[in-house]
Amino acid sequence: MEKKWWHKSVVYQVYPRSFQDSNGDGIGDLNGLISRLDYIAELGADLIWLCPVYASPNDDNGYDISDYYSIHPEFGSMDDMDRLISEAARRGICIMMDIVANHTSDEHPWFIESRKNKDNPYRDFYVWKDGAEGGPPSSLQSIFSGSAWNYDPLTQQYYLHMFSRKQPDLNWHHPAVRLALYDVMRFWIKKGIKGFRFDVIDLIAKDLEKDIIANGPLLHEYLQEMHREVLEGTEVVTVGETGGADLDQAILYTDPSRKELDMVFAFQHIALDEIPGKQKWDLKTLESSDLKRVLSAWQTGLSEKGWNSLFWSNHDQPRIVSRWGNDGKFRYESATMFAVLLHLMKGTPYIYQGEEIGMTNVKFPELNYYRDIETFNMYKERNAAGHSHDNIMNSIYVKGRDNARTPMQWNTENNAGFTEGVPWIDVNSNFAVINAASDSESNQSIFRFYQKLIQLRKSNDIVIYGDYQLLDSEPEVFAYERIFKDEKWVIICNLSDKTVQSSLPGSLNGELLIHNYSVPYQSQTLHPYEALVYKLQN
Ligand code: TEU
Ligand code: CA
Repeated sequence: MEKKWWHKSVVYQVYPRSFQDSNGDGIGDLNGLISRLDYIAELGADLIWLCPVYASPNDDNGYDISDYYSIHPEFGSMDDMDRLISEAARRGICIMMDIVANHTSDEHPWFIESRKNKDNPYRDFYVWKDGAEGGPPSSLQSIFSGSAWNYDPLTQQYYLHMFSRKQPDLNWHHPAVRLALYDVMRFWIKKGIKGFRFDVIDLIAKDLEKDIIANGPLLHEYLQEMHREVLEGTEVVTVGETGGADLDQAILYTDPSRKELDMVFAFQHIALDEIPGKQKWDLKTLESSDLKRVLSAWQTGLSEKGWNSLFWSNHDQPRIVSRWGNDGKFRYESATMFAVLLHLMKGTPYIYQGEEIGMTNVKFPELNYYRDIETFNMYKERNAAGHSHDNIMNSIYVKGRDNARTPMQWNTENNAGFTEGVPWIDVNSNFAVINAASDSESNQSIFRFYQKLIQLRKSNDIVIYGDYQLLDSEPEVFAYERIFKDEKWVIICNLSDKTVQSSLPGSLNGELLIHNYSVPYQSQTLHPYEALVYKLQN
């Protein structure tokens, strides 16, 4: 396997709106982020995935871009952006930009032109269709609820929007669209960014005649074109969000010889608590055996060709300690156990802001405390379909995206040190207990544990390139080995809140590299969420 600089990287994802406000308007911004670069450097991350900071009407918090070439004033200026890039570089940190290429804002000049008339040169930048039988062209549903088609009276046609009405889908089959987006990428590469995260990249090559939305027939051709036109010969790392991708598709995207993307975010493992074929709001309990099966399949499947991205959370997902761990009594143990499980696997780990201090889901008392358009649309839809208020609120508590979007909890000061003004979304009321300052003073610091895991990765090639082997164990125990040259590491994690008598050896002859309990591991007993890593003597 050809070595790449990002094989060794650890990514820290920043949702800038909620990270650090610098001017008291309640909105996190670039200067705020710059003031926290030392914190990210101290953690040991060396790449920041920066969620969109471009000009945007904020219908979907920046995922509706109205100008790819400018910074939204609420985040700062292009000068601030340049300063972010250079200040990060000074600390050995690179910036990965989030490119939303499947759709723009309806306030993007391309769409403003496109909707004017059917002969406009920008008409084909988007997907326009006549209605059928007095209604939309098809029954296609938007991912944010309701029809994916919106009627525009001016030209009496419908345009496609897989997300909100203010996020019209671009038509990638139109060559000028692709060229325009390649220009955007070149502009940012020239500025010195070192990575791109591509939003819903699996949706770009739709074939509407055949009802294909994700993974359209021309998808890989377009990605190869993009690679040729923009990425070839650069050191820029790419990760595509491909929610529905299975392992075979992931290999197609990430096999280096195909020259498409470096990694993808696939959702198979984080969809394990959803009912297949239903919406994400329809819940089932996670079976640990499913988690072992899926993660192991990806570890093995991408071991020769391609590369894994490793993640539990992002700005769309609930917090991992609340979701599959324990956000009360065993918050430290479960946060660190999930960290061990992921960070010793093969691939590039992504840490979502706040995960490194064990931030939890939020439970606001009323709907009007929430901010996310997906949440509001779902509420309306389910309410109209007869679901009870309590039932819907419960789904929001468990799965709503705002769980990940409450402000970063820095300290015990006003608004957790996030802002001196009124935050755009309330701070989680548990900030007096859960915050970065208190965490670092605690003898059970989650941050320091992450730091140690990152150091282990940075100083041991076995973590980057070692082979992966799942070990036989009880269903609630996830244990695996990494093997590299004459070295072997064994990783043991108890996924449950129970003490487990395990069939794995109760004492291991080797060096204990990291452990989230202070009592020694013995007699095959695993405490709730216990996690440990041994380097075995061969
Ligand atoms: O998310 C794509 C996506 O599939 C999500 O809609 C996901 O299914 C959902 O959030 C789960 O609840 C990306 C971005 O990460 C997200 O923030 C954007 O809203 C979306 O694309 C549209 O750009
Ligand atoms: Ca601000």
